[in-house]
Amino acid sequence: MISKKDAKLISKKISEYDNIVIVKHQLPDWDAQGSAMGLAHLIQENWKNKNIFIPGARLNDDQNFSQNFDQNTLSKALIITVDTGNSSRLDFDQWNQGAEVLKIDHHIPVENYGNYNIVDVEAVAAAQVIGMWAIMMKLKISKEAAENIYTGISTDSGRFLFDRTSPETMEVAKTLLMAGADLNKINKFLYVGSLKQRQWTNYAFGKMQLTKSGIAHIILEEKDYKKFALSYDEVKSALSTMAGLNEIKIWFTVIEWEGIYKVSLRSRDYDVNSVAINYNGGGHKLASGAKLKDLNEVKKLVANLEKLLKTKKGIENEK
Ligand SMILES: [Mn+2]
Repeated sequence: MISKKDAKLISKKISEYDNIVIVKHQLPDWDAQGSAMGLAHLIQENWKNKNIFIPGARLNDDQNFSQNFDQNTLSKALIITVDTGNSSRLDFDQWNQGAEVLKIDHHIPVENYGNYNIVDVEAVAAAQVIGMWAIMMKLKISKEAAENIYTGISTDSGRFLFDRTSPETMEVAKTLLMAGADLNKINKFLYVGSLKQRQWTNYAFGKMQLTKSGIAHIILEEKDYKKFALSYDEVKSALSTMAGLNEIKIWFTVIEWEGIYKVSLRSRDYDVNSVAINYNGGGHKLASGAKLKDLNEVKKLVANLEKLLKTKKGIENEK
């Protein structure tokens, strides 16, 4: 949990500025967007006369909080980043041209790029940090704020299934439901998919390769997903087809996207982050990202993960 001191610092910084620019990561997921939108609604509802902006890509047609503002506005703004461990992933090039930067995150810290860096690596979602801050500071939580924050927690926790789902996760979720978040609506929106989506994951799962020791991966090149007409997030949903299987200890996808080979690594028990950091990546112990120069590196990555399986015990005993 963040400290009371950190919670107060967030509120203090917000109070000091009229202009607030909230920045999330590139190729946003629902934790990024839910955290950004949720935070923006909380600020709007609990402080008067704030100009709040959220630049960058959006996952849906939510038009709240303008993406556009001028240089003068920016230079006098507090920049709050959410769900982004390293500055190169920020979805706004001019993130360092505001007055101050406040980072709120839950990734293992690799770069303290903010003037203030508030990171809770125990939190299953950045949205949980935002929600906990609202509870600690006794903020009013509207239905809109609650639904955005809940969406981030539900997706990043794998519907309250992943490792770091904790009493605090449940406490925040409870508060959000009491604030009016419509669980049925959110669940239908997030988890009822299309036939095309299922056909894609079936196709992708058919490409899965598994080693004897339990390392699975799926390589997805542009030629694979082109005919399905999918977003990056939809392509990446192939990752979850390898989860929850006894025979698979560590799994990853390699996705060719705009000329970059993006890797997403997962495990129930092994610290995949320790391998990801050697491949231009990082994130969390059990869920990490990386980048490969080309597909020739896949073999080496698999070998490194084999070594992790052999030399490191599962982290479950550490708890
Ligand atoms: Mn996140």
